[in-house]
Amino acid sequence: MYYKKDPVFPADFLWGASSAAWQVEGGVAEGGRTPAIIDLNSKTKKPYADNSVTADHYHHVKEDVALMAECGFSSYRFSISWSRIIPRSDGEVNPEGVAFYNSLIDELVAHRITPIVTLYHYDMPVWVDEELGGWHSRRVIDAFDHYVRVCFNAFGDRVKYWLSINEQNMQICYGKWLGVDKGCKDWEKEKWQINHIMNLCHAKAVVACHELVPGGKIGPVPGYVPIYPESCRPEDQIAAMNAEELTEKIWNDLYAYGEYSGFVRKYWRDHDIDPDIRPGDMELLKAAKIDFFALNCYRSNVAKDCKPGDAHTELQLNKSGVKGEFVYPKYPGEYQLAANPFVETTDWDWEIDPIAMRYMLRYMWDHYHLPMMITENGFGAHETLGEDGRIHDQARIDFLRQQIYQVGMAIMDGCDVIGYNPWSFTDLLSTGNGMAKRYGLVFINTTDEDVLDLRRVKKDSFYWYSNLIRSNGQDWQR
Ligand code: BGP
Repeated sequence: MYYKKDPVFPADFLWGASSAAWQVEGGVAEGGRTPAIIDLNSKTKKPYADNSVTADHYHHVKEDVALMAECGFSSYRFSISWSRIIPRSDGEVNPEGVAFYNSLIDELVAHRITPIVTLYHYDMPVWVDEELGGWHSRRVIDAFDHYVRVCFNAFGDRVKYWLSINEQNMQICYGKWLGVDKGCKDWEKEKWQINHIMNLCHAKAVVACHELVPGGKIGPVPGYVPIYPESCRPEDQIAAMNAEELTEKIWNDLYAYGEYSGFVRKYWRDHDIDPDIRPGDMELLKAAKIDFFALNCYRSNVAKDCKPGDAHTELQLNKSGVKGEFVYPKYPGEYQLAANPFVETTDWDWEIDPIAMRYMLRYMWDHYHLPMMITENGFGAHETLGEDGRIHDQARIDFLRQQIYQVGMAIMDGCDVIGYNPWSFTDLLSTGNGMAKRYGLVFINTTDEDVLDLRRVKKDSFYWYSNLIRSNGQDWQR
């Protein structure tokens, strides 16, 4: 649909940005925090820096929140580090960890910025992994339940928007990359067991939030990559549907309806990979009624037919930031991914596709009729301070302008979208590429090789976004 006027955003739309504890905080051995599995995973990503310092938000909370307020934010999405709150297997609450997040939340509230809090963003405490068996074992369910209840009780008087597990679908689809497959002998089978346990953790969090947080709302955070068929060949359309099911719909149906779809049950049966579903599990999943979807969307995919006899190819992410390294996977009998000649790409081969944003919002609204907020979307780039001491990130401004415009178009189409929180506020550690791939509206003066003075420098995109926020999405400065 085309419209005669620019989009109009709701008056109470939540404009902000996003981060995750392990990627922004640093201070990994301070304030009683114990190690998380992602700390160890980030150490394997050399030549990139690990997460021990990153943006050092742990020591810059007041300065960072003041910058958010200067930008005009009405929301900020961040995550809580489980091992700061519960550092050991005795389950004792760490008062210093609680105090740290209290100081952040109080600072946000004092600046009228709505906190949006992720409970789990890849950073399982090492003690959960080593002493309880991590995601492989049902013992994690009670430990997670304890942790989230501590968070709801400690912060629920001020935090009303909660997010359960970040990109569970990506953790299962790309288990190797995110370190979730550690210790698995047969990942293709065991991942569905891990997934079921994650679903139970998510469900417990939803139930506990509604029980403990007056007026609290909670939703999952799928990573969503719209998938287009490569051509109008009917086989390509079915391949695109297969890809949609196997990377996204299986999860979204479960969150929305509290049950496993016929598609996934059949898939498990055909491959003899049924997870261990015990009495009471399905009742718990059904009882977990989410309030909204939080959606992360950066790019789109193209799928095409892949015959059963074709050779299997594993997806390989671009790790260098030099275009052309991404390897499109082939899953014989299901689908294969391919390049899209109609869109540009970033230096990491991520498709730059603003229409994908509108597509996702339309698709999710049509399927689930739940409010939605964008919790990640952004432009990763190589960046160094210019001679004038500034960052002129026009490409990021263009990216954000087009993406946000399409959020507006989806609202014009009738979708219920309540906020936009791009990745990321400050530069922070990229999951794949350390400090070499920057997303921030605010530059952090540090590199993978050396920790520098960690000075905060507002990029041009900071000023552009600030103007857009202050006009509630009217001043596009084209
Ligand atoms: C999302 C994760 C984030 C973030 C982002 C960008 O999937 O939720 O944690 O890292 O991707 O990815 P990358 O940093 O690898 O470019």
